[in-house]
Amino acid sequence: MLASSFVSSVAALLLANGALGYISPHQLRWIERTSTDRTSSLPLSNLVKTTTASNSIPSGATALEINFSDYTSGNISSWLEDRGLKIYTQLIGGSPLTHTFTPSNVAIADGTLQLTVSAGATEDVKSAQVGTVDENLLYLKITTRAKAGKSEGVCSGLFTYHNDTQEADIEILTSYINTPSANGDVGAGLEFTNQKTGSEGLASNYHVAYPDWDPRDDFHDYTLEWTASATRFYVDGELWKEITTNVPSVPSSFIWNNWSSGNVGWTAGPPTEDNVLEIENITGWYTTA
Ligand SMILES: *[C@@H]1O[C@H](CO)[C@@H](O)[C@H](O)[C@H]1NC(C)=O
Ligand SMILES: *[C@@H]1O[C@H](CO)[C@@H](O)[C@H](O)[C@H]1NC(C)=O
Ligand SMILES: *[C@@H]1O[C@H](CO)[C@@H](O)[C@H](O)[C@H]1NC(C)=O
Ligand SMILES: *[C@@H]1O[C@H](CO)[C@@H](O)[C@H](O)[C@H]1NC(C)=O
Ligand SMILES: CC(=O)N[C@H]1CO[C@H](CO)[C@@H](O)[C@@H]1O
Repeated sequence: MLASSFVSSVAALLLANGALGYISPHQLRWIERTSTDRTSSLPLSNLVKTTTASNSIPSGATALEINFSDYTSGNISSWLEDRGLKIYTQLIGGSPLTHTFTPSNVAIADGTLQLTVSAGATEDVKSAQVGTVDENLLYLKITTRAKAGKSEGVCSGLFTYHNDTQEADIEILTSYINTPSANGDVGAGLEFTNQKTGSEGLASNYHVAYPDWDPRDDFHDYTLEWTASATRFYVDGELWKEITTNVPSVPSSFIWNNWSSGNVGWTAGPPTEDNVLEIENITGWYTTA
């Protein structure tokens, strides 16, 4: 979540660039933001090392090849753990609403992993998060084939996380996808970000409005690549952005989540209908520290 102080400062830019409407891929325009912080953190625990066999490059890497159609029945936590993933249970502070990553909001059905943000919250928004059991990922290339939930008012995140200053994000925002926000706050689109790596300075953050497709209509491949010198953001196999500043440098988790805090300057919402982020499969690799 980006601080509302900076969000209001880029509102005019967003509107001036027409970022609230669709633009074609060759017209992608980047709007550099000036976030100074994130408002909440994800304390990580439970260091458990898995030994998934690698069948991909580079050698020594842990392969991720999770096809959610393979799930038929049984304990979802165990099924995910067998594939190196875990389900989070966690209360996250926020304003105006808190949210809680709730295991019962994680399902596998109809061949997809489903991360639900529950409708109608008034105090705490039931949200969902899974992540790698390994928390010592150091460099990776992970592709998530996903379709955003229909209802507006959530942030779907696919990201590396150690702490708030060691984090690289792909975020799918569906807030304001149909209706520009009344106060001109952040619009619908993808956010590619390396959070700022120090207490001073700015995050490296790029917003891009959706091109001629709506992330809620179809599955798309969202890829985050993290190397020692850059993060790279691909959509449907095409490189959309490389960021070489604020590149995270310490071992991290990879996390998939879907949440809302009702903040008009970011997720908006909370959704009035259950919002279900669907993930068809996860492929790629990571190396560990
Ligand atoms: C993921 O889904 C896409 C589209 O159906 C398919 O091309 C790809 O092979 C799938 N990957 C895995 C690991 O199932
Ligand atoms: C995913 O798993 C389903 C069920 O086993 C299978 O039918 C499908 O072919 C798999 N897809 C890929 C791309 O492996
Ligand atoms: C499902 O598996 C998890 C961990 O693998 C375990 O903690 C939990 O008790 C299991 N749930 C049920 C209902 O068996
Ligand atoms: C994040 O972790 C790094 C590496 O351990 C540390 O240097 C930094 O101070 C941490 N940042 C915060 C906000 O805790
Ligand atoms: C990438 C992303 O969406 N990160 C968010 C994950 O969830 C926490 C708390 O729920 C937010 O603070 C992050 O901004």
